[in-house]
Amino acid sequence: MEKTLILLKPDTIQRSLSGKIISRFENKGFKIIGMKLMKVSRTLAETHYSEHKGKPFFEDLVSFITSSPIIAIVLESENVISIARNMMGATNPIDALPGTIRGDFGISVEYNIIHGSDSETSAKREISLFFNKEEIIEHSKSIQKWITGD
Ligand code: IDP
Ligand code: MG
Repeated sequence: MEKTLILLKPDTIQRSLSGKIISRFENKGFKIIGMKLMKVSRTLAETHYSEHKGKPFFEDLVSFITSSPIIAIVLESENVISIARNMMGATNPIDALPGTIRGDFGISVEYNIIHGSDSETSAKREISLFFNKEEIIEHSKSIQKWITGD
């Protein structure tokens, strides 16, 4: 089953919006199979965001994500990567539609609330950066058949 890494960024925790955002994913029917509050180290931040190394916003991005705790979550569902990205909305809240997470809660591209993996390759890489195998807890839910027929 497809998995994705979601990070509730420091602004979300500081603004006490975590519950609202986690609720959206639960209401959608995604299964949470990993979740923890953590402080991101500089090394982890630089590795996670390595595709952006050299861009003008890289240093600010690393400083921001390490500035205060985040909540890291692994969601599981068929098509969870694309569906979660659609729920997040565009990277810049200027372009994010109302009804999306960034559209409803964000104003600044730097303080844009949430991270979500953008492909299966990224998801595998990012989940293994943030979680040990023992922290991923696969489980079944009887309601699943009423969400996806599985
Ligand atoms: P994504 O988070 O929607 O996948 P990416 O392009 O992967 O967007 O960028 C990673 C993060 O870097 C964004 O979520 C945003 O916080 C930050 N970022 C992206 N572009 C800019 C920019 O032009 N200025 C400042 N920060 C940016
Ligand atoms: Mg990205």
